[in-house]
Amino acid sequence: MREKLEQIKLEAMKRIEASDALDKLKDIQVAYLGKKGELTSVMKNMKNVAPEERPQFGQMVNEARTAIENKIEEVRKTLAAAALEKRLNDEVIDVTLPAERSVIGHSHPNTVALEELERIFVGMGYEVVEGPEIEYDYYNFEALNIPANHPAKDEQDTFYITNDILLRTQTSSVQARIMEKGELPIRVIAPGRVFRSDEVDATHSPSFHQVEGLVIDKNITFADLKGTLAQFAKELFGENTKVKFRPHHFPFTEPSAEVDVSCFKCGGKGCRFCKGSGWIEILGCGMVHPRVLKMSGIDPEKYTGFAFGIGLERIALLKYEIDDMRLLYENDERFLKQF
Ligand code: 2NL
Repeated sequence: MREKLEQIKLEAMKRIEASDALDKLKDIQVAYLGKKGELTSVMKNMKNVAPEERPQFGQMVNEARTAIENKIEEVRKTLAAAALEKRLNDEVIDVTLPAERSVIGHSHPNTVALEELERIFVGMGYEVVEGPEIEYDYYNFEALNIPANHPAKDEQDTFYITNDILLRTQTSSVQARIMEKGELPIRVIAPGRVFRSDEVDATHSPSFHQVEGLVIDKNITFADLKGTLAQFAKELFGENTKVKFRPHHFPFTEPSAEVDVSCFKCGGKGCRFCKGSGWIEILGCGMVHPRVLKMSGIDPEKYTGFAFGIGLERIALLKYEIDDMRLLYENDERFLKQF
């Protein structure tokens, strides 16, 4: 038994010395000192030792155990120090290396177009206002003279959250809130995201952006509306741009019109871009309906106003000659960086 013990100890020492990795050392520890380890089984075989020799033998096993443990600890320390040293060397950061250039994004065509529109209208003295995308039916429809039975209120066209709360279908709702405050005169544009239950195609999306304008003061006439939009068109599409007002109908304005600009590609002669007509439709507008004024507590006998609504994506598509609206929502960096 003694020889066996001595042999186990020697062999363990040799293997510990030779071990070159921490996980191997762990295996060795288990093989000798673990529950089923060799030293443990020697202890279990104590019954084969003569009773009078047992205390001394037990002491020897314990000494062997301590010697193995100490050796393991010694080698473990050396290996751990070497591993740490290696890691520190591997992870050295050369702070003198040039930094990797970070990819800088690009303004979205919508943003570029919006900033241009804001610049033009702010230059004319307008204030930019914003409001909630989740809106009451009242501000989105009722305050704008859109009655309960109007087709725009159909669930097919509008995303309802509850009976009287919805995703706004136009940013007029923001202007209805401004009118209600009663601080006159008003000269604002309201840009923002609007929602309509449309299928996606080259010219439609369930979520798009509008810029609506509203002016209310004493003695505002249709001539002010025409002058304002003519100036706007020149600033946006060039000095030689002409505007044409076509009679139209909106529930919130009377009279109402759609506005075309002379084609900025062919100057009005007719080309592929304007589909041969020489004109391109860009917005809808009109004189604020007296009922809309009255509903917000503004006296239509004292005040008049005009309003207009511009589809931002439409302007971006036209200005940058993009032929599919879906490109605006994919945000492919290769597309965006062209504008
Ligand atoms: C279009 C038509 C329009 C308005 C929006 C408006 C707002 C108030 C009162 C009266 Cl608070 N009108 N907004 C007026 C006429 C047309 O938009 O086709 N937009 C793309």
